[in-house]
Amino acid sequence: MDAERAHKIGFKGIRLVHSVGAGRLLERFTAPPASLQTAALGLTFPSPFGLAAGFDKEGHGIEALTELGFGHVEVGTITGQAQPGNEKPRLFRLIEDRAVINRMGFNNDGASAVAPRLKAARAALQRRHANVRPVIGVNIGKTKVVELEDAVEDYLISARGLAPAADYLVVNVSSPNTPGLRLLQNVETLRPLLKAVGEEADKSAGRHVPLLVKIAPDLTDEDIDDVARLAMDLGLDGIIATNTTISRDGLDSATEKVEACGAGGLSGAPLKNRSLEVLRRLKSVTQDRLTLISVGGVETGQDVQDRLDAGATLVQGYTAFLYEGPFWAARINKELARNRRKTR
Ligand code: FMN
Repeated sequence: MDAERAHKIGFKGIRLVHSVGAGRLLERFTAPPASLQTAALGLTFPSPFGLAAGFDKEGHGIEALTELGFGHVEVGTITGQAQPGNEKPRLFRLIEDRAVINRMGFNNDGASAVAPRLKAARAALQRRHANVRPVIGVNIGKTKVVELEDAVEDYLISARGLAPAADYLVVNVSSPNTPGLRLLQNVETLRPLLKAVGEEADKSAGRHVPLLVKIAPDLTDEDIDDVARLAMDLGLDGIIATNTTISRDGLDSATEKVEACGAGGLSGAPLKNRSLEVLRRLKSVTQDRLTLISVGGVETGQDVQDRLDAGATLVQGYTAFLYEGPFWAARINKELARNRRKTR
């Protein structure tokens, strides 16, 4: 089956379980143990492990996904205007590599349509979880038809509309599937963008909304250092590393198969080493001044623990969810809790 169709059906199934009320029963087995509670970004997360952006792009299944054990769900990427994304097919599995290639292109129904969904999900989570509730991150990006020089205003539309419903906000400048987007990672363009988004988010929410920037694994080490210094200079709350890669190095899948996928970002197991490397680099520059969220190639509880040991406060995953199925987050939480008991 086409990978995007399989994703749609799987996600519908997860939402169905929630809508018939079975998610609450499920939670008896999937809820993260209290020992995993993690303080970060001025919030308490039920687990350090969460779902990365791109799975629930439009906030249709936040509650349902948290019932599977994710400590946070990062919704998005959401753009200022609704857009259809790239032509299908645009999502491809590389099973031998436990990887996927995608060129979705930020398909989403735009900030104004997503905002009420986020508000409703936030209120529902607040009602259900008396103390520590799962966290909602909101990841924003640039509308494709908006010129790069008008990017700031486009991000501001999203920040204005979405920050009031966000526990934290992420400026995504690292997807390879919107032409020119990654040029915004350049510090000269990134500085005014992050500054303006941060101010707008706090103003429209009437509180401080933690702000992070999400970076690509394909940046040079010097560029990583520059972004890290900029983030500290601007008083940002954190950095998410990393997005998908445009590299095709080290794959086991047949070259013809990889080439047949065409352009797009590669994610999953082949990203593991580079993602960890970027995390270590960020940690060495930022020390304890920023919250680092590590993402890329995480498959097991041990992978999550490795990221925490290397300086991440939170960890996310996406691609392995497609391979491991709905109980993946619960398994990771169990493994993390078991390791903690052993090392205590
Ligand atoms: N990252 C974003 O910041 N915004 C997106 O809209 C987005 N869409 C994605 C769609 C697909 C199908 C996949 C596989 C990834 C997407 N990502 C997006 C990147 C993930 O959030 C994550 O950074 C990346 O996949 C590496 O993690 P993983 O190896 O655990 O998948």
